[in-house]
This record gives sequence, structure tokens and C-alpha cells, in this order.
Amino acid sequence: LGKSMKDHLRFAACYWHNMCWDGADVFGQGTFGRPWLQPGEPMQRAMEKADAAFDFFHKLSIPYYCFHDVDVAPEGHSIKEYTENFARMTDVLEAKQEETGLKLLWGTANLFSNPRYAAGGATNPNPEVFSYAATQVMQAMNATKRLGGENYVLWGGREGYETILNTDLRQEREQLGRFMQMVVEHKHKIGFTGTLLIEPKPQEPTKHQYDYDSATVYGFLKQFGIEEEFKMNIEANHATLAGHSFHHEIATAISLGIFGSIDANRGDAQNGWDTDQFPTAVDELSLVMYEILKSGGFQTGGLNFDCKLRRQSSSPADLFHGHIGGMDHMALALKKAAAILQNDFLAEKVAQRYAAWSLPLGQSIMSGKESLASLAKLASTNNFNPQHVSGEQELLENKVNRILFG
Ligand code: GLO
Ligand code: NI
Ligand code: NI
Ligand code: NI
Repeated sequence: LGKSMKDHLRFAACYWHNMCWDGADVFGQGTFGRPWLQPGEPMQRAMEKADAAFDFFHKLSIPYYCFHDVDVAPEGHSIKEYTENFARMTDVLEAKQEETGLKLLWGTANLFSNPRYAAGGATNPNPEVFSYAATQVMQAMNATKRLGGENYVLWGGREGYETILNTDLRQEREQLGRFMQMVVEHKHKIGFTGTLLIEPKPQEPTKHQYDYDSATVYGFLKQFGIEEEFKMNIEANHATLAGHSFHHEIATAISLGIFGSIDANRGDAQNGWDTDQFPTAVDELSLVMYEILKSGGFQTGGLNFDCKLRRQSSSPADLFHGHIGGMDHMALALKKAAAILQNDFLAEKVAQRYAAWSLPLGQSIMSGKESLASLAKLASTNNFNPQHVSGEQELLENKVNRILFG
């Protein structure tokens, strides 16, 4: 593909799980006890956190990182405080990027943690919340541009609903559609040249999330005429929550021309929620990398480890083990994918399977002039009695597994 293997591995570590999460879950308190997460003067803690973050990213030798606005800067108690804190911390991040050579894969805004977003950001019934959300996204886009971010991400957060009894679906969809159009308008206004990415997720935190999966999001973008403006950031554990595999979601996005980037974690079949485990499922990841390689590799996107430690694993050393394992497994998957591609028997089989569509009969049928009636006539005049096309699934699975597991 005219790139070295390493160029495909555009790894990123995230600010939120590594620096902001203390191990708390719905059943128990935090277990990590990081110094910058203890009570204290907020800006002081944010500075300590930034020192620790860049020290960690740099020691990992990871090329990229990602953040939310409120991961890096204290929210404050007003828009004024929020804006000042974020501006100050953007300066700090800029200096740290220069110092370490670290680059920003993407920035984003958190429109889900603060209680004001309990009923969503862009889909909130309260226009004040909608405007607050707009403020945060504008600031986060501006900061991302300033820091040379290669993408800007929008995860639906709490854009969804709990019960239909109090929800106007049409109103909420219109709000979300208009919000996304304004994101596009702002991108062009400030001349941000990175890619806008939507990250689909079903099931949580609200019961019915609007950005359910790639196909749903594509339909939504089409409705608002912005399907050319966004690509997808696909996460393994979100795919499995939607009842899909990671590679299905990626292949779907690629086939729609909207694939952008991945949040690389692990989605076990029995997971009822997003556990953000480090990616270690080599067979699944190999198919993921196979699809990505086949489509030409990442453009502006990359592999962000949206992953957290288990809450029993509190030692900073575990953070290294998690990320190193994630990088090793993704690299292994890339090698396996390249091996599948090398003698691309899969592409060959797929081409064979659909070959009849390039023969004169197939071409005449797909000319655009066909109708159900013309095809019925064709079939009965020629007395068609077709045989089924062989799928050879077992053969292909065996061949792929021999490459994966030797
Ligand atoms: C939650 C999402 C979340 C996003 C992040 C960036 O399940 O995976 O972590 O990736 O907010 O938009
Ligand atoms: Ni997630
Ligand atoms: Ni994610
Ligand atoms: Ni996550």
C-alpha cells in the first residue's frame, strides 16, 4: 500500500480513562488515588494532571493523544470561568505538545457528565442547555484547531431518551440535526481542516441512543444533508452493544464511504455495557485491520485506546501493561491482516462470487432500464432455472484461521 507497516499504527492514548477516572463504578468508590484527583485548587490539579499525562504519554512513546474539554480544564461555575480555564490549559497543552512531540489525534467536548446534560445536550428540551452545549463544542473545536488536531469527535453522549411517554422524537431529531449542521458551519468558518467524526453508540447512557450504529447515523446525516461532512469513529464495545461485530461496523462504514477512525477496545459478547477493556481479541482485530488495510488504511484517523484499567488494577504500571498489550495486539492484527491480503484469496473469492454481474446478462439487468416486469419476462422467456451460488464459508474460515493461528 506504499506505506510501511508502522505508518498504519497511528496509536493514541486518551486523557479521560488514564488521567480522570479514579476507578469508581456504579457500585463502588474510586480505587486509584491519583494525586491530581484529590481535592485541591482546581487549576493547580489540572496542571499536575497535565504534567502526569504528558509524562505518561511520552514514556509510552505513543504518537497521539485525545481529550475532552473538561478532562484538561476545570469546568468552573460559569461560562466565563469555563472559557478562561480552558484557554489557559490549551496554552499548557500546546507547550507540552511542542516539548514532547506528541500530536493531537482529536479533541471533543463532554456534553454528558454535568447534571445540566441529564436530558441530553443538543436534544435537551431546554434551549439554555442547547446553547451551553454549543458553547462547549465551539470552544473545543477552536482548541482542537489551535493544537493541530487531525480530527474532531462527536460522541452522542446523552443524546437519546429514557421513555417515549415524555419525548418528542421529531423535535429532538431536528435539534440534533441543526446542531450538527452548525458544527459543520463552524468548521468551515474557522478553517479547521481536520475530519469531523461521529462516534455511534447504542444502549447507554440513555436507554435509546439516537446515534445507535453506523447505518443509523448515516441515515440521520442524509436526512440533514451533511453526509459528506462527517466520517465515523467506530468503537469495538459500541459495535457489540449494538449486536454487531467490530469489523461489521467498520465494513459498513467503509462501504458507505464514511469510515474515519477507531476507538480500539474489546467488546466481549456477554458485555451488557461498555467496559472499555484493552483490545486483545486478535482474530476479531485482524478482520478489522484487514478491512482497514483493504480500504487504503487510515487517512486522518487512527487507533485511540478508549480503554481503562479494571478497578482492581490501580498501579500506574498497569496502565503501561494495558497500552503496551493493546499496541502489540493491534500490531499483530495488522501483520495477520497483511498476510491475508498478501495472497488475497478472499478478494478473489468475492470477485468470483459476484462475477456474473459483469457478464452481459448481469450488465443488462443493472442498466437502470430494467423493471420487475421486464425481468419477469426475461426469466420466463429464457426459462431460467438458476442454481445457488456457493458461499464456501467453511473453506474460507479455515484458511483465515490457518493464517491467524498457524
Ligand atoms: C463512551 C465513548 C466515549 C467517547 C468519548 C469521545 O462510551 O466511547 O468515551 O469515545 O467521549 O467522544
Ligand atoms: Ni465507549
Ligand atoms: Ni469511545
Ligand atoms: Ni469509552
